[in-house]
Amino acid sequence: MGIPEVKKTVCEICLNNCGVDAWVEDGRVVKVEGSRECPNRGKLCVKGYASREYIYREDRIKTPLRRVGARGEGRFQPITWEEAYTEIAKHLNQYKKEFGADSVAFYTGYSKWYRTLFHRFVHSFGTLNYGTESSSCFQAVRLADVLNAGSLSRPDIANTDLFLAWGFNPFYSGVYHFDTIEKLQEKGMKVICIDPRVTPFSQLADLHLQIKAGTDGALALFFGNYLIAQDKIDHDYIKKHVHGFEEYREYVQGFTLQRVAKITGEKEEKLVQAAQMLGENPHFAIHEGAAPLTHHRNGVQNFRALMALSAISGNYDREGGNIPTEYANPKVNRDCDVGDETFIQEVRPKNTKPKIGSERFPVWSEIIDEFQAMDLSRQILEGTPYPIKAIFALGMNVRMFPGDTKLFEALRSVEFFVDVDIFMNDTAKYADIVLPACTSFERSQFMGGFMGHYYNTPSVRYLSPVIQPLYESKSDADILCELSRYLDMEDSVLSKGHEACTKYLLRKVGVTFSELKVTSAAARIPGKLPYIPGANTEFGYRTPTGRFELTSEILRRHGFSPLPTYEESADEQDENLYPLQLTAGGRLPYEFHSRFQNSRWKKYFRPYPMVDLNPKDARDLSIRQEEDVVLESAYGSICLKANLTYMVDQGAVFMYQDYKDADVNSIIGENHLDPISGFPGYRSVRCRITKVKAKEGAK
Ligand SMILES: Nc1nc2c(c(=O)[nH]1)N[C@H]1C(S)=C(S)[C@@H](COP(=O)(O)OP(=O)(O)OC[C@H]3O[C@@H](n4cnc5c(=O)[nH]c(N)nc54)[C@H](O)[C@@H]3O)O[C@H]1N2
Ligand SMILES: Nc1nc2c(c(=O)[nH]1)N[C@H]1C(S)=C(S)[C@@H](COP(=O)(O)OP(=O)(O)OC[C@H]3O[C@@H](n4cnc5c(=O)[nH]c(N)nc54)[C@H](O)[C@@H]3O)O[C@H]1N2
Ligand code: SF4
Ligand SMILES: [Mo]
Repeated sequence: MGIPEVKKTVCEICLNNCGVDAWVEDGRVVKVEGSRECPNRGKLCVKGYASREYIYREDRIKTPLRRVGARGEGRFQPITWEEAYTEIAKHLNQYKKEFGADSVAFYTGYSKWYRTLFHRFVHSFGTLNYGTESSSCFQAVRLADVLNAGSLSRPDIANTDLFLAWGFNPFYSGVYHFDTIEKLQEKGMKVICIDPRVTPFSQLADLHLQIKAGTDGALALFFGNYLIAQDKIDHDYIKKHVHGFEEYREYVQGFTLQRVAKITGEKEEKLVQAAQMLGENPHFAIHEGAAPLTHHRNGVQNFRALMALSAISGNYDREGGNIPTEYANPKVNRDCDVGDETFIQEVRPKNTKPKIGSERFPVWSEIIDEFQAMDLSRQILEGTPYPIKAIFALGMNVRMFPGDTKLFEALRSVEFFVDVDIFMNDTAKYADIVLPACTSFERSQFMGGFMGHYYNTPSVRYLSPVIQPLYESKSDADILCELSRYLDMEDSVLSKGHEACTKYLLRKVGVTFSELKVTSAAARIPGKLPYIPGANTEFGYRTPTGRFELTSEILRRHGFSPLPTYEESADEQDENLYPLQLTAGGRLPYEFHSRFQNSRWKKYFRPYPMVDLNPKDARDLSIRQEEDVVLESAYGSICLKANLTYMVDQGAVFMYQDYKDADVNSIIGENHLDPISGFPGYRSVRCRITKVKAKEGAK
């Protein structure tokens, strides 16, 4: 037995990237702790503490595999890396030659760390058909921000008087925000939480508006109406920088207190109290969450309505408000500029076909440099506007898509499918070739950014592996670089390997690779804070009118309402048949998408899939705690257990996604999408719940 050595790395389960001290003995990780010097200050969440279970899980893919059974069956034969690369190259090169590079769709799931390399890889292959899980995550917020003001923005929480915590519960989905906010509250910052659920965070807010999910736009338009009526707006800012104010002013007049109380289900007194708080606090900042507001069919317009408040009150591009950012590269989770965009765009192909989803989601397609993956299954199955012959994916999980049964069907019909994953999930079972990726503990990784949310130093970091890759697995970066040598593409940077790519990226940053490699600590790089108040005001808004557009000229050109119009998000099903509203997606602290579905530790927290419903609704339906129920929408039904909780309001039900035996996305229509962003309306689906009679009980 050796003496354990403590090696530094980060947890890559979620984007908090908490620092991890890994105790390594005889080449095995024997213990993990949070690093004290990192922003997580020695702490990890339950998922991070379970890292050893993640690394040494039984269902790790151990070697490259070739499918020998039917698609989805899971029968494979081990092959060598050389055989796998050769076979992949044979197919992809042939499709490129015969049908063009656009006949291959490249896709990645949630993991972000390799995206700069992957996006360049796709460009070098010759297509713009690069798609990611961000077809359902965060990019719709960016889209709304860009339509409004030409760039992404962030709340300047540190300097604000009032934080509008709109769909915000960091206790479940993250860790740092809360520490920061608690300290700011002690200094006097006020918080309004707008959340359909009672959560640990909502209880700490000065005011909680428990509105019906998906009605945020109406609430924001009421606030707009109130601020204008009370003359709590910034005339000077509006005159200089706002486009469409008159149309907006007229439109919001329809959002009266009575009407909005009815739409949102919140009490009139509380709506007025919130509006008054907005009027009394000249600086207010709005949270820009990745999911809750945009997972509705009206997501982009709702979010635009929120940000309109920032514009009319002069809080946009001002300290303590929402500040545009010039430097962020949200595509790869980097807050500072380490040259990713040049790295990706310098090999951008020309004369390509329109990206997947361009016809259905033209606004998305114009603004977001990714295909809209919600159109992937349709294009594969219908073959229009051109056929997709093959998919090359890193970490694909079909269960994250609404109407996922259709995507499984598409995977059955596509000619060739490669999936790279750490674990043998149900999607990988459809692949012709499966490649084993290693975990973050087994790979080297280049990181750049602010190293944690609202952490103020632009820095870069190079992490060396803590242990050798298990079995025959490799890092995604190595896989992409090695495969590039087999494919019909000329990329002299990628083909030299991951280390060479990192050096290439670093050449403009002012730190050398050798300096970085000797330490696991982050190195500060020159560069400004990403959020500079006044930048847009000084340099102009990158919108068609050069102003903050309350009426978006891009939306007008595409035939959408230019105003941040409010429309109901729920599907058009009969309310009598489906009286409840399903919100499929509020985060649970011990779940992470598909990743912990098989974990033993997770079962202590939630042993089986459950749907959260209000005890009063449950009583009306004669349902008791942990009884078997059927959750049904117009698209299908699933069996699961009931969890009675006052966190959820009457009329609403919540559940987490990705359960294999109770797959909520299988009962959400594949076309239940926001027409502007293509984002799924996971969080506003009409449904009903019935008790299962003893005999037909769910397992
Ligand atoms: N109903 C509903 N559906 C949702 C959501 C919701 O709120 N409600 N949320 C949506 C959102 S916001 C998101 S981001 C998506 C997330 O959706 P997914 O992309 O499905 O996320 P994961 O299941 O975490 O990861 C996908 C796969 O990546 C693999 N993986 C992990 N690390 C690596 C790695 O380093 N390399 C490789 N090659 N593979 C790896 C995992 O094993 C897993 O199989 O789900 C979306 N779907
Ligand atoms: N533990 C854990 N952490 C995660 C993840 C995970 O799966 N598990 N996923 C990661 C990913 S991919 C993402 S995108 C982020 C998402 O992180 P968050 O944006 O924090 O996501 P949620 O917890 O889904 O939503 C936050 C709050 O918004 C509320 N909400 C839901 N619908 C609405 C609505 O229509 N209006 C309003 N105002 N509020 C609403 C929910 O009740 C919830 O309390 O979390 C990341 N962190
Ligand atoms: S919050 Fe948890 S899952 Fe996310 S990086 Fe930190 S330890 Fe990992
Ligand atoms: Mo996400």
